[in-house]
Amino acid sequence: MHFVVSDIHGHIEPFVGALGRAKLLDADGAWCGGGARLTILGDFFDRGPDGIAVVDLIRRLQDEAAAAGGQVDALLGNHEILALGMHRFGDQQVPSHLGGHRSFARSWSLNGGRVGDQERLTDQHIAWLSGLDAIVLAGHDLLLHTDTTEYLRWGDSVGRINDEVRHVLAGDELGKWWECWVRLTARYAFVNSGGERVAIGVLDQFGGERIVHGHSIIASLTGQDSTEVTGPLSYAGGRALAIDGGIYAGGPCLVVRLDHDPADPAAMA
Ligand SMILES: [Mn+2]
Repeated sequence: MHFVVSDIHGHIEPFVGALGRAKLLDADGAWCGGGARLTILGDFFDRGPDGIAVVDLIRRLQDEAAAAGGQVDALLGNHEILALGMHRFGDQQVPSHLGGHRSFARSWSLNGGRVGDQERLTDQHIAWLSGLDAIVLAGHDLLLHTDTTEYLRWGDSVGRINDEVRHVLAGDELGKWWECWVRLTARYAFVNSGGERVAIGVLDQFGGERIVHGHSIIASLTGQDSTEVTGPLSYAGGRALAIDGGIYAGGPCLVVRLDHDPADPAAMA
């Protein structure tokens, strides 16, 4: 069993509740998913009350799941770059050829940054966040945070992309960091008439039959209100699956089982 969830944005209580309903977390908040696999597709921080609690829970569940024969992984979202960039560069201006009058502090503030998360960010959090993969192939599913083709700019394979992003985050080049933030903030590459073709191009490059992403909330893809969203959205001829229910916009925290047909109600936790 492989579950995915995305874009928690500091909303620890809905996250805990959703993992409980998926029978991955028991009443005491401990991993009870046995050998199941859970992948969190980024954006732990900002817009909600406690991004640090989200990160701490994920890290604890990684250990507990591993001890039970399961596996918990997390991917980088744009808000992780934002939190790390805010910590590292603050209001330092990005190089003018990349836009001018830009800084991580300004973008962090404009995108729901929370002072409490910055204040409690430890060296251990930073090391863990900086080591996360940006993209992973799991069976037939290519998992990533952002619905964009921008990943291709870092490399032509899953391994090379992850190595390059880690290399950037291990360094002090503000311009390269800013590029990470901008690339992971793009969206909507797989919508509209050409979207299926674009998705197939990405899958041809990296492998897999379907792209599974967060970042762009389902309501923004369907024209619904987030309160009306009840499950993941399969689109682009089935080549893309959007799983961000839009927690911060009043939508559900979707824990989606990948090894079931997403149209099947049993796929929803
Ligand atoms: Mn995002």
